[in-house]
Amino acid sequence: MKRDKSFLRHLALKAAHTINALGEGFEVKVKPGRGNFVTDADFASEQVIMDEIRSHFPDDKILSEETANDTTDALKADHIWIIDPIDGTNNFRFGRHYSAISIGYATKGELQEGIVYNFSTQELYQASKGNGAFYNEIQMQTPQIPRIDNISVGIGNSSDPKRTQKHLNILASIEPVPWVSIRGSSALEISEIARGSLNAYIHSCLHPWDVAAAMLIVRESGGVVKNFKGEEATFLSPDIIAGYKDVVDQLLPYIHES
Ligand code: 2AM
Ligand code: CA
Repeated sequence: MKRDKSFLRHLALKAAHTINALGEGFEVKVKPGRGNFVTDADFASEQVIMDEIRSHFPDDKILSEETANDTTDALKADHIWIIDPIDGTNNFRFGRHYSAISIGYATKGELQEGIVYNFSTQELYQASKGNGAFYNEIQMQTPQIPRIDNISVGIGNSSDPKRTQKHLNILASIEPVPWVSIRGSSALEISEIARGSLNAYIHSCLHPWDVAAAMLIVRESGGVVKNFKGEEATFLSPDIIAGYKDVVDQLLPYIHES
């Protein structure tokens, strides 16, 4: 077994099967903060993915939202898997069909593989370093938009209302105010940039599992992912602005001002 595109796809499809088999019979537990939940399906999906990785690569490091979330030395690891068993848990809980399994694989901080799979709609985004990014087998290229007058921008919710407020303030300060999208799954929203259905995404408090796979997907399609200082983001950067380079350059000043 190799740590390659087909292995990631195998992991995502197996987890999706587990989640979908639970149907609506999952239990919900409340996590600290507003709108923050975890369900049986999150744990079941995580278990399937981790078991499968461990059975083939027992020494690899795993970073995963629910049970393996220690980020110490994550950027130094020779082999690390970064897993969100369900990104968009709030959507999942309420049946909004906009949630994904997100799996990234990195060596020494460099993302090599990434997959984001909407297990409700079967939409699949996948990228391998140096080999492009694909949406349901179709290669994607982030549209080269020179100006920000007619873009759509996604922002994130947060369990901390102040963070959501901050994101709204950034959006409201952009001139002209863009078409606004707040859909509740960073992994899917960031991936959408690659196929042009969203032109930028801004979030100030992400975790590595929310963003790792989607970062590679955007970069492999010709987009950029920066932190709020305008530096190349790593998968440990909590503050993220993603989009086509010219779009991100023009949006960055609004972030500094808010
Ligand atoms: P989650 O669904 O796995 O919790 C919500 O806009 C997006 O931001 C989701 O991808 C969500 O991931 C992520 N997120 C990151 N930090 C969050 C937080 N503190 N509260 C809620 N969502 C958070
Ligand atoms: Ca998440």
